Amino acid sequence: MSVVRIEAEPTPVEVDLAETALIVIDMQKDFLRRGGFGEFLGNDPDLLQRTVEPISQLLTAARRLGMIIIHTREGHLPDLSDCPAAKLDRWPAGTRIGDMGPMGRILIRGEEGHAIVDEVAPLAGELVIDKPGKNAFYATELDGYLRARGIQNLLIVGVTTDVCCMATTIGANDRGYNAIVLSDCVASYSPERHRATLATIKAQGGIFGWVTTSDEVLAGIAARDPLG
Ligand code: C5J
Repeated sequence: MSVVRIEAEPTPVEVDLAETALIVIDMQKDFLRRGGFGEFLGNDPDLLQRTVEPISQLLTAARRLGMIIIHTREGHLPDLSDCPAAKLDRWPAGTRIGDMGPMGRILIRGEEGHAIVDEVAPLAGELVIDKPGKNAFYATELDGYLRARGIQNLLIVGVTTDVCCMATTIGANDRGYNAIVLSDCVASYSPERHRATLATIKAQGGIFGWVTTSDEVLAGIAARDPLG
């Protein structure tokens, strides 16, 4: 047992680090760089940059501890057979999933824009999940992978707060995991939606989970890190 207490809202949360995984959601060029899916939808990708440094620090600490780390990428097969029409047809032709952009075809697996940014790139041995939806549990191996390893708690970081991080937080909560979202390690194209999403997660006694910061998690990890 390596139980640590992490200060969080609405309450502190006690987690066994051996039963805790870090999930890094969709830190892809398509969302964080100019010319990707995010910008095609009219957003400013610079609003997401502040997550890169704290996620990188968290990855370093989690790797030292031997914590299970999972990265996700949102994207579709080149023939779009895994992209429902409802997701595809919502935007004007030329700005849709599968259309050509400066980093290759938008949100298509294997294209440059689909790749995770170098600063937080996965290391060998870390699971990378390709997901066709927003919720990382939808149509992926994630739940089975976590259950096979006895994971109870998920540290959730990445982009965007109100879309894929929130969808995954709800998916985790519904499946019985403790979802702990790190506010400085998630970002939205809308600061207002970022705040509202975090407020929703921790409302009503933690209706979807807990909200904390990377400093609080790093303090918890440091207390257990034999090299720390
Ligand atoms: C979006 C995501 N925003 N990863 N995806 O479409 O949040």
